[in-house]
Amino acid sequence: MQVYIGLGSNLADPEQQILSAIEDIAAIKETTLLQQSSLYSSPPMGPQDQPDYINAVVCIDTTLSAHKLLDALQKIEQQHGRIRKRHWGERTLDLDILLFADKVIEDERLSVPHPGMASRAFVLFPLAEIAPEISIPGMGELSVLLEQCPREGLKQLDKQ
Ligand code: 5RU
Ligand code: CA
Ligand code: CA
Repeated sequence: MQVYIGLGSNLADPEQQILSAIEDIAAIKETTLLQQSSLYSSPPMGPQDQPDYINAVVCIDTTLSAHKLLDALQKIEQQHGRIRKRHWGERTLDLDILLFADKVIEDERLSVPHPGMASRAFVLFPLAEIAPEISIPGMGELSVLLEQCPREGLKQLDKQ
């Protein structure tokens, strides 16, 4: 299955957190890294009294189930020292399953497609870099979502 994962960090050297998390994702068993976006910086959405974020999106091919993949991603978040201080607060690493092939998943642990993604510039612009033609189940074409999404201070950083 092709799966898109959103990465975010705004603590403890965010650029390095994201770059090393991409390596960690590539190293998950039964998983191949297919594509990675540039890194992007943006002011925080939600609570604004926290540092700017670095975000990126990657595409993997995996034979893991969505829940086994979530387990692996949560383990990586823990290895990066993630501690929950407050809801939507600062974090060393946040890994979200954005899209899991064309599947819709709604249970206690997972909502896929990621419910917030349609209005988040820090997801849509990096996703468009690697999958400009994609459609999102229940949300429509990415190109249409992008037209409706202000960049809100999102900056593409130099490709590594
Ligand atoms: C409310 C609105 C809450 C949008 C959240 C990130 C949201 C963020 C991130 C940036 C959050 C969820 N802002 N705010 N990047 N995560 N720029 O990854 F996204 S908390
Ligand atoms: Ca997130
Ligand atoms: Ca998350």
